[in-house]
Amino acid sequence: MNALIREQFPILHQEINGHPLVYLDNAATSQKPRAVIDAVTRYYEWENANVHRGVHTLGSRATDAYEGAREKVARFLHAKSTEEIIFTRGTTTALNLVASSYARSVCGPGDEIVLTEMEHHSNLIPWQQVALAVGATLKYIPIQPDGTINLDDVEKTVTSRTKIVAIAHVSNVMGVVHPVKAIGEIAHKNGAVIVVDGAQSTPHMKVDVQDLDCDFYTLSGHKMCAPTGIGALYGKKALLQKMEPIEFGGEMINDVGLYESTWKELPWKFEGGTPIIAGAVGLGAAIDFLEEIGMDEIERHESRLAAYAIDRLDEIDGITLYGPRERKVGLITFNLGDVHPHDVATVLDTQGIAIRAGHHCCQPLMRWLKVSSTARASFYLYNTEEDIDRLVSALIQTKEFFGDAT
Ligand code: 7TS
Repeated sequence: MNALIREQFPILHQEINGHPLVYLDNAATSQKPRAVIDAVTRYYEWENANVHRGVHTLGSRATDAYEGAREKVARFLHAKSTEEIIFTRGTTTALNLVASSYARSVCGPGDEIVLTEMEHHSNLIPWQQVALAVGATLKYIPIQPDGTINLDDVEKTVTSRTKIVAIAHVSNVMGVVHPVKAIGEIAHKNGAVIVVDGAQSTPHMKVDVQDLDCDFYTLSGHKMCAPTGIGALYGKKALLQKMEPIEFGGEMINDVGLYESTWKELPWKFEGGTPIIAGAVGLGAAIDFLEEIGMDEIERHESRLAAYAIDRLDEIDGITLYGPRERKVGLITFNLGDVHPHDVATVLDTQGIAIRAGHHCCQPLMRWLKVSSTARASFYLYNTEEDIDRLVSALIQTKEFFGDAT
């Protein structure tokens, strides 16, 4: 599928430092296809106006484009209705909305919020802030050496005091796909809700929020071919209805008095201020693009690439790979002997290869892995086996360059 797909990403066809670009930092952000770039341009050239207010033609076009994008997100996640889709800036904002609104209203002293130590900071700090504010307790499901978690451990960690279980569907470091449906069943049995961080799952696999029976689910558009600055929160209608907005102002009100006001119905009560209209249009176009290729096909492509990459990386002496051997998502975190990951990434960049190095916004996980940082190569639908071959030979050269350090 690749040559045709790669054609559609203008940014991939350039040289970086004298070499054809190999972009392997997709877990940080994905590149954008022509269809998305054109949709945003067309929106600004033909439809731009503020939404939900203008009686003029451009106002209706912009509103239709924005609300049309919401329908696409609802369909993409298989939500029951568009009322369950709140546009946000991304996963971070979506999780903060659930923490600040839902969690603060249901958690009191002694109540529990259950997480894992491998959460991205955006699925950790908001819950810490709630726990500190209301006197709730944070508990962590133990992690197995390969980054998976056991359902038995989930059973032991979640209790009748647990109000929220918050977990990433796919870890941005270990590449593990967690069994969120089964974890949700355990949460529900104990009267808790499950909040799923979908930042690393939605770009790479089919997600069905009704089948998963999750209470909240998030996505970040920029990781799935859409522009930066747009994402979404899915929430079950009954929960969202009970929640209070956390941002107040224009757009989200029904009636405003001098001393009190009332809110619009779902989903708009959570979207105070002029929304991210062009971003939503771009997200809608990205969803069309991904669905045309097929999420199952994308997942198959990436799991093939991941298997190939693990086999090839294994050839390198002294490399440590983190996470399970078998994986569905093309995301591989590693260390090259004692060479600092930043040095690895810097040398690779001189050869036109973009990977990420650092703590990946997972400092507790780095401590658990007993490393200060790691390197990470993450793939997407436009990556090829040749990209992985380039990565492997550059890593071998890096190792030779640093000699004794490995
Ligand atoms: N959750 C996970 C699992 C993530 O990987 C990220 C971003 C976020 C939440 C936050 O998403 P945002 O769109 O709101 O920023 N992860 C990464 C990464 O791994 N490298 O750069 C960003």
